[in-house]
Amino acid sequence: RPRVFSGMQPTNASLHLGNYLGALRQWAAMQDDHDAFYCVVDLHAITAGHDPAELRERSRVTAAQYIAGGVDPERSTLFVQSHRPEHAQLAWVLSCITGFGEASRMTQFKDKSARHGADATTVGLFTYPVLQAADILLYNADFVPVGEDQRQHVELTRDVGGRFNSRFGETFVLPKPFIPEATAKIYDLQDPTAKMSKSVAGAGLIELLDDPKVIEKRIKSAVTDTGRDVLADRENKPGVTNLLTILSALTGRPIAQIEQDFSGRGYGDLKKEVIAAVLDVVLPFQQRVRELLDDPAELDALLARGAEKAQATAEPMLRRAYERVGFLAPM
Ligand code: AQP
Repeated sequence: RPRVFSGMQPTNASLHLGNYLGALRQWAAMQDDHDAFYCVVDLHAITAGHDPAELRERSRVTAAQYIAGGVDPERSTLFVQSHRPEHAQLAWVLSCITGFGEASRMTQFKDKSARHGADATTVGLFTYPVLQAADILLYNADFVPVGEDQRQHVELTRDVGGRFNSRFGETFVLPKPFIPEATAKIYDLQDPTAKMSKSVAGAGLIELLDDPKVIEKRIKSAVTDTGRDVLADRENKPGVTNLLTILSALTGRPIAQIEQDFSGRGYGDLKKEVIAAVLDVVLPFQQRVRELLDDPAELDALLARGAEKAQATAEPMLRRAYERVGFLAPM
């Protein structure tokens, strides 16, 4: 069976609708016919400042959201990145075959470092994509289900993995990004030309664990466009197009069909349907997360079992990579 690997950072307590439609939902769908590894990437979550107690809690909540979103810890390998030391160990080796210029071209780094300013930008934020390459290569993943914003990082993973293979001998499978077009990028409800993002808090963000009343209010006050017709037009009607994308993704109705259903009706009606569709997902999701968090010891035990399963792949892979590089094997 082809293998998939993906992860999300526990930087916020809640995942948002973009994380769900762009990634999590896909993860759940893929676990039936793939050998799936899904990881809470906490090492990635300390690159821009964090609170230790909050991080611990958010890692649990993130794992609970994976499960509530449909990841089955029996069928998939669900684990926390810092529970496996091989990720950081391989990342060092890969950072030694990644060009400084190559890493400098990553647009996520350019955007985030511009936001933080030079003094608050860490070396960890810069080498973040190299750690991500290690995450993926360590499991010999064939596919990486992510949103469009991660395409460049997966390309870098292929480049670095390919370089390792040609320099030291065939070791890693080169992964392909798996990015379903329809939900590749969900936009901010207040600024529908910008991606919905955890690090841009505000009324344009739909957090899955937020109070349903807040979610309703945010959708109601989503920026729409001039005109009155419910039609998808990314260029001229980005707000309406984003709502149509969300509604279509959640209901499985093609956009053209929704446009037809809304002919002669206005944006208010569209928002009502979007609210209903989002709450249909969010309410049972929140209920499941609450249940899982009620028993943190059970959740931790489940993550420990996941880390053990991950070890069976990660440990021999790292050993092989170390041998190929020329490190003297320990006695
Ligand atoms: N708006 C989005 N539309 C579709 N997919 C999205 N993803 C994120 N935003 C959207 C996908 O969700 C996963 C989250 O990975 P991450 O935790 O590493 O976070 P990220 O890529 O940095 O994006 P976030 O969650 O919005 O955080 P910030 O604010 O840091 O950018 C990935 O698969 C991503 O593609």
